[in-house]
Amino acid sequence: MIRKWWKEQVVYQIYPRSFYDSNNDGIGDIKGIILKLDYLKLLGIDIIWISPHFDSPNEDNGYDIRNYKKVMEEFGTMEDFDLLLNEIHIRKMKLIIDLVVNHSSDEHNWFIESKSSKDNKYRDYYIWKAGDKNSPPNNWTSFFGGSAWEKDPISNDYYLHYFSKKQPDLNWENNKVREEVYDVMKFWLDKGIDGFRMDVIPFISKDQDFNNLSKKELLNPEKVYSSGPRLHEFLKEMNSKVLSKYDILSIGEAFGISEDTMIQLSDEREEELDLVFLFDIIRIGRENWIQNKWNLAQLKKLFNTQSSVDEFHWPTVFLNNHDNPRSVSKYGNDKDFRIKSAKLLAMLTLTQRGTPILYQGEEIGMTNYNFSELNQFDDLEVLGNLSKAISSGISKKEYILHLNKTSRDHSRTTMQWSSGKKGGFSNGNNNWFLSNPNHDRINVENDLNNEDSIFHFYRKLLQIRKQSKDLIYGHYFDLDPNHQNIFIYQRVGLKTTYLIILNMSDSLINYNFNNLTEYSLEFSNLNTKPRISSNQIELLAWDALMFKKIKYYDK
Ligand code: TEU
Ligand code: CA
Repeated sequence: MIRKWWKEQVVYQIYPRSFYDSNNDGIGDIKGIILKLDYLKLLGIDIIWISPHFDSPNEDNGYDIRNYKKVMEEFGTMEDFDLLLNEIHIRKMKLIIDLVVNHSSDEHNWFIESKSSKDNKYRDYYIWKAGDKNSPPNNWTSFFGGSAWEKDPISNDYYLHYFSKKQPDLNWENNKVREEVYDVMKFWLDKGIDGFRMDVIPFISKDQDFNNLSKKELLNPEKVYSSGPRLHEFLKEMNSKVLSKYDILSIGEAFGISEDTMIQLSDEREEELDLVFLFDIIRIGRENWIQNKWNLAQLKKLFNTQSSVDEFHWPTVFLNNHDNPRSVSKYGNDKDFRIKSAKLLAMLTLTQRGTPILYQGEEIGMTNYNFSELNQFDDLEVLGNLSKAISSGISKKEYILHLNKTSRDHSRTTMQWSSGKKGGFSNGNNNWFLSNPNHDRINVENDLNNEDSIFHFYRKLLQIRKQSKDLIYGHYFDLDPNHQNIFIYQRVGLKTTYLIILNMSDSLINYNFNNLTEYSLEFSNLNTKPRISSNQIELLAWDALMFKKIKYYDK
């Protein structure tokens, strides 16, 4: 196992819009992030990932870029960005930015030129096809509802967009497009950034046959979109021309990929990407906006698969991001056991095998929002999928019930800094989005002042993790994969073996385990001593314990 800094460090994702508003216009900004860097340092974060900070009309909150070399006006200026990077480096942290190059905004100059005429030199920067009479070139669908093709009245051709029609897909078959992308990457790398999170990167290569999807494929088009024939070739080119020239971290957001693709994308010998985000864990119990049932055995199986990759791979571990509901509401119990279950999930995230990626607010146990009306949502996906929901026989009311478990907006409510107005996110009167009213109890100020808080639990656990290579690199063994309430696993290192026992349920469980007396307790979310007998441990609801055992002593 080759050691790398990014295997040992911890990432924290910031959704700048919702993080902290420094000038009271109701929108989080770069100066706001700078003001909170000491907070992140105190928590023990090493790498900060910011969601897109580029100039954008914000159809999809910055995931639609109008100018790749300009900072979004609401977020600040290029000077602010340079200052942010510098302040992060002064604190010995790193910054990775979001590279969104499967598509751009339709307001990007390239697209404005491209659609202006069929013989414009930018025409082939995007994917244009003639339709068949009045129907699009094929039946591909967009993730935000409807066809993935939009007809352009000027030429009567259609352009491809996997996401909104304001997010036209770039044509990676065109060498010039790829060179433009590499140029953008170098622009930011030469400023000194420490890497990229790459948005829907497996989608960049399109199957040039543009065949219709089968009925089955239409249920999960991402599986087809992520298996284009030239994906690996493009990434190898990007790696040799750009990535390999810098000591940086590249993480591919790998929505939709198969196990095999994952294996190749992040194989150290293949020279493509360092890490990938797999979505199986975070998407368990969710099919688009539809909530489904899931159980712990299924979840453990997914952890098992991702942890048992060979020495040439390294997983990522995350239970939150800006596209998914809050982890304490999904995997924990955000009502009766919020604090305890949030701590348990912290232990799960920070003791699995892989690089942990935390998301703003997770460290204080922020919860889902309780939506009751459609007009409370901001996300374009909500309205985009409404007609599909209605036509499949689901009422508006049921749709909202699903969204209360699945919507992306749960993670986008503003960060809860204090019990003050709007949770201390802004002193302005018009915030771009909601603040969860539970900010009166759940906020950073409270957590900082209380040694027993979720924040301090994360902080202490991050310290433990930092001090133990065995916890980081140790082998992973799930000791009871079929148990429906208990998640128990070992991390076996050269010298130390860690044993983690999590009761992921509301019930008291007497769990049989024979050799517990060989271990000593390292950390837990209990206020009392654990109740252990020779062959049993009594676990209360959401108990989380971490034991260790030293194999031998170095003289
Ligand atoms: O997300 C792609 C993705 O994995 C999905 O979450 C998708 O956005 C949606 O849930 C489909 O149902 C990335 C970004 O993280 C997301 O915020 C953007 O909206 C999307 O790409 C387009 O850039
Ligand atoms: Ca602002």
